[in-house]
Amino acid sequence: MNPRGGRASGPFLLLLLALMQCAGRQRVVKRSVPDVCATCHIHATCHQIDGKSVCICNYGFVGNGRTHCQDKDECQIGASKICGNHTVCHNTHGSFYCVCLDGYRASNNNKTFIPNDGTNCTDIDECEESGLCGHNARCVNTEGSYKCYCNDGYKLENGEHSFLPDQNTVSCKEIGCGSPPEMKHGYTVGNYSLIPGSVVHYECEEGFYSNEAKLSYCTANETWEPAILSCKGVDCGVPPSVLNAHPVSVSGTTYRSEVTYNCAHGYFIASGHQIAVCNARGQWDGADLVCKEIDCGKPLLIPHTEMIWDNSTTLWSRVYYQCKEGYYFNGGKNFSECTIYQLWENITYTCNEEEFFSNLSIFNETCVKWQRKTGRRGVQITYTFHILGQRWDGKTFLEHATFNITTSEDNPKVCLDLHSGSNYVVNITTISSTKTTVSVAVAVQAKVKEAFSNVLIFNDTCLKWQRNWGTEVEDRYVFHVQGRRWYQKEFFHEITFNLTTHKRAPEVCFDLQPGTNYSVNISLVALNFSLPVSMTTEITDPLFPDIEFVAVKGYAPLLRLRKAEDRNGPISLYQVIVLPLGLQGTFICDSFAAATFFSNSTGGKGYVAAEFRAKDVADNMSIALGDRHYYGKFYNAPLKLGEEYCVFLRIISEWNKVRTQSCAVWAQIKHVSPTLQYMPAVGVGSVAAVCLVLFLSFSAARHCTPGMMWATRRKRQKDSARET
Ligand SMILES: *[C@@H]1O[C@H](CO)[C@@H](O)[C@H](O)[C@H]1NC(C)=O
Ligand SMILES: *[C@@H]1O[C@H](CO)[C@@H](O)[C@H](O)[C@H]1NC(C)=O
Ligand SMILES: *[C@@H]1O[C@H](CO)[C@@H](O)[C@H](O)[C@H]1NC(C)=O
Ligand SMILES: *[C@@H]1O[C@H](CO)[C@@H](O)[C@H](O)[C@H]1NC(C)=O
Ligand SMILES: *[C@@H]1O[C@H](CO)[C@@H](O)[C@H](O)[C@H]1NC(C)=O
Ligand SMILES: *[C@@H]1O[C@H](CO)[C@@H](O)[C@H](O)[C@H]1NC(C)=O
Ligand SMILES: *[C@@H]1O[C@H](CO)[C@@H](O)[C@H](O)[C@H]1NC(C)=O
Ligand SMILES: *[C@@H]1O[C@H](CO)[C@@H](O)[C@H](O)[C@H]1NC(C)=O
Ligand SMILES: *[C@@H]1O[C@H](CO)[C@@H](O)[C@H](O)[C@H]1NC(C)=O
Ligand SMILES: *[C@@H]1O[C@H](CO)[C@@H](O)[C@H](O)[C@H]1NC(C)=O
Ligand SMILES: *[C@@H]1O[C@H](CO)[C@@H](O)[C@H](O)[C@H]1NC(C)=O
Ligand SMILES: CC(=O)N[C@H]1CO[C@H](CO)[C@@H](O)[C@@H]1O
Repeated sequence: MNPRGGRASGPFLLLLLALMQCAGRQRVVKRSVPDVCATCHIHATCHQIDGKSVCICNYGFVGNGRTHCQDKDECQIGASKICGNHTVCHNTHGSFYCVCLDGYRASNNNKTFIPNDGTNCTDIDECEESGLCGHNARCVNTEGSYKCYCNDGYKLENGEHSFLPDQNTVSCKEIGCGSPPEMKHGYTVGNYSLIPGSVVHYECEEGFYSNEAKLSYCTANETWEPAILSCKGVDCGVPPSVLNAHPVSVSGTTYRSEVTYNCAHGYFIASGHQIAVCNARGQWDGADLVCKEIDCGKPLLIPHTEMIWDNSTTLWSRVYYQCKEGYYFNGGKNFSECTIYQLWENITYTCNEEEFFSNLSIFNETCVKWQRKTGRRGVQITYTFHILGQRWDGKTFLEHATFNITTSEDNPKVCLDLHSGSNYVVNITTISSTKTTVSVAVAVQAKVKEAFSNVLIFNDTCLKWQRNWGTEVEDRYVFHVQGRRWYQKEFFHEITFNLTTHKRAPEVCFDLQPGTNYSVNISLVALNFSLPVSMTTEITDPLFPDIEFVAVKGYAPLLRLRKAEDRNGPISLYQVIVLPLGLQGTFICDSFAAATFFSNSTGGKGYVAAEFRAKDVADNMSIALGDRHYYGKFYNAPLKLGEEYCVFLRIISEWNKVRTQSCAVWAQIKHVSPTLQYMPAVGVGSVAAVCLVLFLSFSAARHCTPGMMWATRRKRQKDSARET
């Protein structure tokens, strides 16, 4: 199509140009509107139609205006059809032109033409003398004369096309515009020729644009119109704002300028790019930075600490740490901050457990001591003591106590009032959050003194003592009694028995033999504890002497002495006592006054005639009364004539400051004759036996009756009991 021809296309083109300028201006202003115009194909122009932006392919192009604007090939129709007979059709970018075949020329004498003005190719009537016209010209015979015509595309200097052949100096020069104007920041596109009518197409360099038509025509007067073309650099304008970010550097607003964004304080780059670039279409590309607020989340947990925290998790939020109760600070930083890395600062904060107990030990049996190793010295700590005491037999609870002790001592010592013979569990607990408890076993050794206090021997054969525990506690004792006599090697007396009692002061009496050393072993079964007690029984009266009663007249009998048994104690002495018969009723066995024959005070009352130590007595020993010998310190004085006597045998047992004796009537002597004779007392044994029987029946009577015997005992005072 010819842009200048036709009735409809001319005004339409002008309108289009106006619209294009308008749209171009608008594009600068209303950048933010979704830019349809920006999407127009490079060979399309944006038009406002009914208030809408529409892309329409430029003249000479067909397509949808956005993705597709293709050159329309007019020549396709066929050269003869569009250009006429004898032509060649040339398509150009957006247009076409026609050239006449050799031997033809265009009716307008131009080398090229566009056929819609009626130009056609007509046969050239060339003459042979064309050489006359020089180069680029031909000779035409017109009405009989020759005339030279410059070939199509050529003309004379003066602009004429024809000349006479003789004008030698005249020659045809090529017709055309010079090189097309340069477009600032633009470049030519496609082929173009310099002949008038040709058009040069331009494009702007990247980053430049032009709202004008980007073409220049070679006009008939061989100038390019328009002669000055330029592209303007794009301007992306103020960089777009990015949420929670700000631009930190802007290199400009022109093509390829960059703007660098940083997230605002407290925000971090979640996605996108920090740099946006101004693109060729005047838009900022890549302003897609997404900044999110820093959130460190929950702070780190540090062992044995508690946090002081206002729950904020944003940048530079702080959380403080402090040691839990029962722990003490042992170095480190006591707070952590939320950092730009969205992490809480990793700090070291050390809390050590307070040691309220170390080296707990028992001393002095009932005292405990320990050491405090805590960091908080001088702080008062309350310790609760739980004490549970148990007897060693494990059966009985004695005590259950709880009390508090508050101290700031570093080495506390506590002495406990504990019973002996018991096991205690002492739990010491600190009153703090940690509630540290230590348990210590305290065993209090029972002492004999405490297990059996105030042990008393009474009534010779009885023991009493005091128990340390209340009557609710029953104890079992085992007694093992062993008796021995120094004077009787073969003697052995043993008793074993149990006693179970809950009395506070138990008493026990033993069935003991007299004159014996006893060792009594009392065991307290529960405590496996034994108490040895020595007991000595007093001697009792010796057994009655085994003698034969002798009754004689006129002479002194020969008395036979038998050894007495050490049944009730060791026999020490045997005494032969002579008493005037008339005084026999006054005889007291345990009277030791007037012992000797020579003693003056008791003159007529009798005397000891002989005394034998037990070891000197042989069995069946004969004693001659009145033989004038000394026996021991006693004088066996001769009996007085005519007198009557009663003779006693006294057996004395003496041990341990106790003296006992038994006496028996041994002989009766009547009318002692001048000639003293010794007669064996034979045949009166039976009388003596009768006498013994009588004595046993009537021991209260103390007459020198044949065979009469008695015994008395004089005790040493033993009010003060022996204590073991
Ligand atoms: C072209 O040539 C043909 C015959 O060769 C003729 O019929 C026709 O009229 C011519 N067209 C024009 C426009 O001269
Ligand atoms: C061709 O010739 C016509 C006259 O016939 C003239 O108007 C025109 O400018 C010439 N050139 C072109 C390129 O059409
Ligand atoms: C922190 O949050 C917890 C639970 O959401 C709340 O009980 C506590 O009071 C908060 N502490 C502060 C200091 O706001
Ligand atoms: C942290 O330690 C400092 C001294 O280092 C102290 O002044 C401050 O009270 C401590 N803060 C807390 C919460 O313990
Ligand atoms: C903190 O630091 C310690 C040592 O410096 C390291 O062992 C530990 O893994 C760190 N904790 C975190 C959460 O980074
Ligand atoms: C515990 O006692 C031992 C010996 O008595 C002593 O060597 C040690 O230092 C004590 N420990 C402490 C922590 O005092
Ligand atoms: C044990 O107690 C006695 C007195 O009862 C005292 O003299 C002694 O010093 C104590 N021992 C200790 C280790 O305290
Ligand atoms: C002492 O502590 C132990 C365990 O620690 C417990 O079994 C016992 O019952 C406690 N005894 C007392 C008297 O508190
Ligand atoms: C010991 O102290 C604790 C805490 O103060 C208290 O609850 C308890 O009753 C006290 N115990 C005694 C026996 O005083
Ligand atoms: C011990 O002797 C006293 C008198 O001294 C007497 O009253 C008491 O009954 C005797 N006890 C026994 C157990 O023989
Ligand atoms: C007995 O003899 C003593 C001297 O041995 C003498 O002192 C005393 O007076 C005498 N007594 C009588 C009653 O003759
Ligand atoms: C065949 C034809 O149309 N010839 C025309 C070519 O152009 C000249 C000049 O315009 C006309 O005179 C011819 O009639």
